[in-house]
Amino acid sequence: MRKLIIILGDQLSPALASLRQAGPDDLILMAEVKTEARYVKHHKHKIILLFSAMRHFAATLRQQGFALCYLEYGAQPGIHSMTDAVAYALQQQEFSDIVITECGEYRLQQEILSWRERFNLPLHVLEDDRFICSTAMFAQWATDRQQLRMEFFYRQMRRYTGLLMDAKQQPVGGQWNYDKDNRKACPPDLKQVPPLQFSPDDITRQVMALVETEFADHPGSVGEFHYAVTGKAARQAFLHFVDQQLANFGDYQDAMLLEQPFLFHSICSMYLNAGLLDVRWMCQKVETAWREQSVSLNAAEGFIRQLIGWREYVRGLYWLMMPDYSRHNFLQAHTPLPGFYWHAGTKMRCMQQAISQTLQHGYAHHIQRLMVTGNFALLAGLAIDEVTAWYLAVYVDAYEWVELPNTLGMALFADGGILASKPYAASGAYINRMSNYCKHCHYQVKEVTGAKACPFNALYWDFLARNESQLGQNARMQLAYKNWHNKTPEQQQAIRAQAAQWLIQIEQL
Ligand code: FAD
Ligand code: DLZ
Ligand code: SF4
Repeated sequence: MRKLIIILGDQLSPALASLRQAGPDDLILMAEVKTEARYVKHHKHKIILLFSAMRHFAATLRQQGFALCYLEYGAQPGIHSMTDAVAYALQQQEFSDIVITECGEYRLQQEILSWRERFNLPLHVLEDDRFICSTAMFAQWATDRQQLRMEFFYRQMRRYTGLLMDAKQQPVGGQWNYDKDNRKACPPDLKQVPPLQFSPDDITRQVMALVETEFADHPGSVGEFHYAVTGKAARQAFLHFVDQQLANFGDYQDAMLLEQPFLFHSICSMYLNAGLLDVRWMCQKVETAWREQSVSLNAAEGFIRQLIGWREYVRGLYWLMMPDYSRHNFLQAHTPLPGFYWHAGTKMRCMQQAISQTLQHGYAHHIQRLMVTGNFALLAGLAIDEVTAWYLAVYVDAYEWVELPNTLGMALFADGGILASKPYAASGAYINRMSNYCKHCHYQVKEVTGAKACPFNALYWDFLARNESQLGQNARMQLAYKNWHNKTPEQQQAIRAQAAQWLIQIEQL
């Protein structure tokens, strides 16, 4: 009874369900393979982080006495996919069963499920209990609900985990949500402590050399890699955040500043999604910081909401809705993705900042993803599949279970309101309020028409006008439509002509 236990590149957790089943006779299989590394052009830092973290994780497992087969990238000819890797292991030895923990993407899940027939062995796909909410629990929550709003899911998760709850099972402070306190613009001179960065060790340097040669055509630059590649280092980075940055996270969660890619964000999604951090441990550290009065409730609640609210919610929604979810295009968006998404060559300062730091670090924070690059894509009607492929490629933390609902549902409203109650559409005024970008921009944020007008403005009104048959009845859009209808026909015509002009010359924006 020898089991073959497969551990994927984003399953690097010592307490992983499949690893808990590993006995002395079993073999653990890990493989760096082309199909996973190339199904989109992952940012170079993502591949470095995963391959290096996989190699470190494998080394630790070996030290702990596990039997392990680790296939390095390209080392075995003919092994291009996880299926090839499993076939290879089965050729070497006999096994009674194949064991794996649920994977994070529908694409790979289908491949894994095909093993049952292909290899004619019992296949055990274990629940990924690194997430607090199982897919079954989410489906149960969603049953008979007309709307699947995150806020109600979040309250259930607060009750379920007991996080930030008082003895009477009520939210501490008397409120569930301090979102309205999370929207301050950040003074440019506020002292910032940068996130921890790590020098590459020998293993990481070997992987960097591999990525340099094998993935030269992927976004990013190998030399600038500075992320953690072990659980220990990731925990150090997170504790540094709790100690130095969390106190300001609440107030400035939505703020943006020129040349400040990280602000007061944790930069932990890439570690958490790869399995290097544990969500329960993180939440406990944040709750303790609040109980010890090192941070305000608005900061602690704001952070915990992202983890047990948004993160668990989008994962539940993804598995509830796939595969149909990826095919939604409610607003019929088909404009090709402009080239500047890949090279940041644009005069729009907000887009230039968000995209250039994305290409440099494989990172942009939530409001940059949602209200800058996402908002532009929504207003300009960029093709859903091209936009979702871009987000999946350029971020170190990107996996489809989290990327797709955030992009297709939250940023592009392509699911017609399954995730969000209204589109996150905004003109330049929002970006101006939340950042100092507009002061340094070629365009004038207060202008709507003319060669120097901020493109977000005319595109915003045009978005409303263009999509009125789809959005005009939405209760939360009534004020926006009232403002649009208050404009004279001449004003409306001039704005729409300006928007049409921006779309014709989109590559030159
Ligand atoms: P913080 O601002 O420090 O937040 C703390 C943690 O909360 C994050 O690390 C993350 O784990 C979680 N979190 C916050 N918001 C969300 C959210 N909306 N959904 C899920 N988790 C959340 N997140 C990814 O992990 N992978 C993606 O591929 C991804 N793609 C996105 C695409 C778009 C268009 C948008 C709008 C958001 C996307 N997000 C994605 C969510 C969010 O932007 C990132 O999780 C966050 O910016 C990561 O940076 P951080 O670790 O510094 O987060
Ligand atoms: C993202 C990724 C990359 C780049 N490479 C590998 C790999 O070579 N081997 C592996 O096991 N996993 C890799 N991954 C992570 C998988 O793509 C991930 O497990 C699935 O997308 C499911 O989330
Ligand atoms: Fe962006 Fe418009 Fe502001 Fe320029 S003026 S930074 S394009 S919002």
